[in-house]
Amino acid sequence: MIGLAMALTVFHSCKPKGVQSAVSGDSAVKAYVPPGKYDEFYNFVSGGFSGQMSVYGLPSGRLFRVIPVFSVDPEKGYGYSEESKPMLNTSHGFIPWDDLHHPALSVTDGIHDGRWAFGNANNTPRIARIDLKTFRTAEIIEIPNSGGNHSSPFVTENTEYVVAGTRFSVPMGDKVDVPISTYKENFRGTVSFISVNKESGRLGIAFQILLPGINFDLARAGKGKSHGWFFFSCYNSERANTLLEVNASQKDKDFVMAVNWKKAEEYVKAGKGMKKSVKYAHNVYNESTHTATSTIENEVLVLDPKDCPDMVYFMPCPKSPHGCDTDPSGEYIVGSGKLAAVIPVFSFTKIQEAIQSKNFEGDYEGIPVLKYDAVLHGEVKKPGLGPLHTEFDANGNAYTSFFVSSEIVKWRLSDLQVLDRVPTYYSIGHLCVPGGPTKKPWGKYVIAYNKITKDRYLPTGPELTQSAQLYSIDGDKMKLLLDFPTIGEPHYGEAIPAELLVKNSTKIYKLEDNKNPYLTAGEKNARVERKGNEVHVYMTSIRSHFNPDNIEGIKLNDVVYFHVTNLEQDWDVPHGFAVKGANNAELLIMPGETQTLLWRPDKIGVHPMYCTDFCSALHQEMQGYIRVSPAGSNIPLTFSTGKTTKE
Ligand code: RUQ
Ligand code: CUA
Repeated sequence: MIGLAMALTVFHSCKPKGVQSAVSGDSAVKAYVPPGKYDEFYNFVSGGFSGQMSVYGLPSGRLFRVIPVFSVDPEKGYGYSEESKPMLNTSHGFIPWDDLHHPALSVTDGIHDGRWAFGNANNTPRIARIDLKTFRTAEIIEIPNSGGNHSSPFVTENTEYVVAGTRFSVPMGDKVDVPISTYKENFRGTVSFISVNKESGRLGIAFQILLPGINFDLARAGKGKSHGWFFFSCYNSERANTLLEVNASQKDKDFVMAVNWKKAEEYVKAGKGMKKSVKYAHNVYNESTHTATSTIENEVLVLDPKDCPDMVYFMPCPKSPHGCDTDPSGEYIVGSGKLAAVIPVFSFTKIQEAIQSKNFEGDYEGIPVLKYDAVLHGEVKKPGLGPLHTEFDANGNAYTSFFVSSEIVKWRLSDLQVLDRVPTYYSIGHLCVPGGPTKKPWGKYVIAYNKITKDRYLPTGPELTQSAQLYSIDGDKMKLLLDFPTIGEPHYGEAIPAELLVKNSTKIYKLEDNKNPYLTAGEKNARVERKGNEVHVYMTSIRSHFNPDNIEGIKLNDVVYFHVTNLEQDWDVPHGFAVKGANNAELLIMPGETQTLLWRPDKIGVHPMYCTDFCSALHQEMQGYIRVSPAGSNIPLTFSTGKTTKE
């Protein structure tokens, strides 16, 4: 039981001293962005169990947008419109929610290129690609042979791959209905390399690597000199299947796994991969049809390290490693054992030497284990309690978050000396230095993404707001500048200079490029068509009316599709659309876009519909009526706009 007692004590986080301490001196000025002025950075922050990603400005902490990714969003009609529903399709069918932990921004030559953000779904393993021109989810791919997709998504130096490691090992293949107690013999883990098309960004699972049944926690790509390698933290090398808080904390050391993915590519080329039959959904949003399609794929290529020597190595890492971060040069790999008293820093050069000279302490399930001392650059001594994650600045410094002691600790990579520490309020998880995971950190700030905010804000019932904190790292000492509440759990975030995105931001969808099959090209084409009990309303919206806005001849048991085309060609003029009693969300239609709302009228009568987004001085006038008659009625189908009422 010692293990349990220890685990429990360690995981109780501490409230830092001086919780009430306010920002000092000129700090407020540093976070102040005057009205009408733009922020310097965008901060893309995952929403954890909200399944979404939100976008804040830095240094102000102002919230700009919540990007729906894995969860439906009635505000935007995401997952409710017919066009967007396929985005949330999976091999289990439509899933309205997931748990998004880590955003990752695309890079070219290891530097932010401002093209895409990626996010992971933990629960039903998926990776999403978000287009940074539109701030919309463009693609979602499901990952087979995986459970808990936590170690994900992380990108290689030129976004060749976005990589995902399974958190849960699971039985796979033909033998999946097995007793859980046969974990050691039947459960296996995988890591997946998902290729990203250079031009379109289109995703495809290039290959998976089959691994022993351990848990993969986090990962980072090598870069610079370690480009071509990938590093994953692993826990539960005990391979326990119950009460992991005790049973997966037995061993003194777990592993960081090093994967030579260039080597893996050679094995794929040489035909060493096995095709495994699986089932996974691949969903793509088409920008010209404004419609998502979902395809079920049936095969994945799997490499087994047994057949592929020199591809995978393990390095011992103290006590349940969590974060696994590579520094801007690619030389250092920082493991953070959440139960460890030191931070081990591995050296890529030494890893290569140890591999060359076969300096192994043995093997784990057939995979060579390198000697700890042989690959270690050194340990940061007495850094704090419960190290989780590390980010870097451009000056050779590292910033590590400490969950238990609630602080950020700055230390130097070269000599591993601790330079500074600041409390967070409190129980920080991830942290972010703008560009911190890239070859070119932009620096300036570190943001703490915290788990607890007691004492920081006005109470809001049993659950308090989630929150992040901004610190300046310009000087020798880190300085608290700002607290800012967040949407969902601010699990992790990446920040990118605003100028990299602003110039490419989409303003409208061009009507002439609209290839939606239900487009209504101009008001003169507005119409209503019946096909059996299906009614298709080809509707337009423009300030400040719908065409048609009076419809009669709809009957009970009809299935009505409102295909609404927003004819506006001006920036920031969406129109909304909602019908009384629809078991659905609104549509929010961008300029030049067509979106479809499905309505099954369930009551006889006249049903109001209206525009939900305040679009002009006469927005409140943007409304209409739909008459629903009994199933057998012979009221003809008619529609109009601007026909005056009978006196
Ligand atoms: S993990 S709090 Cu889900 Cu990113 Cu470390
Ligand atoms: Cu259109 Cu309000």
